[in-house]
Amino acid sequence: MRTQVAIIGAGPAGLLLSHMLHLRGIDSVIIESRSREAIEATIRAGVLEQSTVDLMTEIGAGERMKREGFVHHGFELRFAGRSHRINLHDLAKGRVITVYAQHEVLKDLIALRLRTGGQIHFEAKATGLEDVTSDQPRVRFTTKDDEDKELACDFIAGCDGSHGVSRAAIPEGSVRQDYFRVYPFGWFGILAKAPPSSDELIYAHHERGFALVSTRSPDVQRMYFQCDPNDAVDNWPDERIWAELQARTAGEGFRLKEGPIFQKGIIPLRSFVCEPMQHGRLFLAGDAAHTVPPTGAKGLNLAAADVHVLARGLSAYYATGSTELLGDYSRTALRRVWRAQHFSWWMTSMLHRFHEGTAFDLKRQLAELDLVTSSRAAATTVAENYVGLPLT
Ligand code: RFL
Ligand code: PHB
Repeated sequence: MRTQVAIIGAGPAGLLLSHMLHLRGIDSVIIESRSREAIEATIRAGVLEQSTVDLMTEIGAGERMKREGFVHHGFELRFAGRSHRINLHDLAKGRVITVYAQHEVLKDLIALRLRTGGQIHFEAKATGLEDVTSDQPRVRFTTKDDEDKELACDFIAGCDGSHGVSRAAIPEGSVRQDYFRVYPFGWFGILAKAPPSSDELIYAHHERGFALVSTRSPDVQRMYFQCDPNDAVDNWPDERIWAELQARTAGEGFRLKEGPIFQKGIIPLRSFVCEPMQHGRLFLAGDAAHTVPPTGAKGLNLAAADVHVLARGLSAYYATGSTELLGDYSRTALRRVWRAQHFSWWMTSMLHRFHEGTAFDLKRQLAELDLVTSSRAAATTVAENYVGLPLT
């Protein structure tokens, strides 16, 4: 089996890359360990930056997103029950965000890829990358019938998320450096059948801990609250979840609209970057190379930004033979990655309850709120980072 670009992973990074390459006449094959059904049912991100929306639209994957996504012109910071609005549209010169679930993005991309002749091998697990520093790299994988196969290619795109196999093909220490931060808290996320409680997202700071009110549709709401990352979902019956969310978002007469909770999960919060994002003919993109805590809503958007840079490099190579843009991939992508890391860390540190040094942290967090609410320059910085930098 042979293709031009072997892509490991059918997440946002792998699927977007495959389609962008297709539009430039470059062949790719995607190896994905999970089933299509599992991918399309996994609940994750919800916020698309302006440039992700523009990219989806440009490649012909934006039709349903335009119809069913929700455009938000601002979001709310809520401290001690008082609401402070960040007017994204105004501060970020017309740039806004769209709330549209990641699994809906994936459904649209998979359908588009298959409709246009794309090759996606579901339930096929990459087990090893070979000869990545030669000009004939290969991906070993196991099919769903347990057959061992090899995919020969010109380039490998490692889009296999934070638990994939690609990153390990960059020798740790001599070439690869990993940068980590683990937070002492996680997020408890729910989906509830209920009407929206707010027109915009609410990021709530509270002495009991952070809470986030988001949405999915007129009758499904997405909410999160800060928890112990080692807590168990079973410790949280619906009544306890609603009591916690109500307490953390209360104030100025606000009350969440409750309903049956049909999905619960706990995620740890981490910051992670691997440098460089390229080794020989292997290019990492998305969560395979970096993770951000979800507070800044950047993960999926960074995956899209990475593959935008990578697709341009690959198309320059196939059009002219030049490796100049490809050689710059890691440097170009990492610049945005570290900006997003900083913003996600900052949002996290402003909004969460810290176990140690709570009194100091609380004063510091109030000073940050004061800055953002009294300085237009500071609010503009928040808005520009939240809606995302234009693609480079
Ligand atoms: P993905 O989506 O993890 O896809 C990787 C794919 O690779 C497959 N895979 C393999 N395939 C073959 N062989 C192997 N050996 C393989 N190993 C793995 C996996 O099955 C999978 O299908 O990575 P990608 O494409 O880089 O996309 C990254 C995003 O999924 C991620 O950053 C976001 O979900 C993060 N995130 C958010 N990002 C945002 O931009 N906005 C948000 O609002 C937002 N909210 C969130 C989030 C992530 C969350 N969780 C659950 C971590 C909210 C949450 C709760
Ligand atoms: C979501 O709707 O899932 C969501 C929204 C904003 C975030 C993270 C997740 O910062």
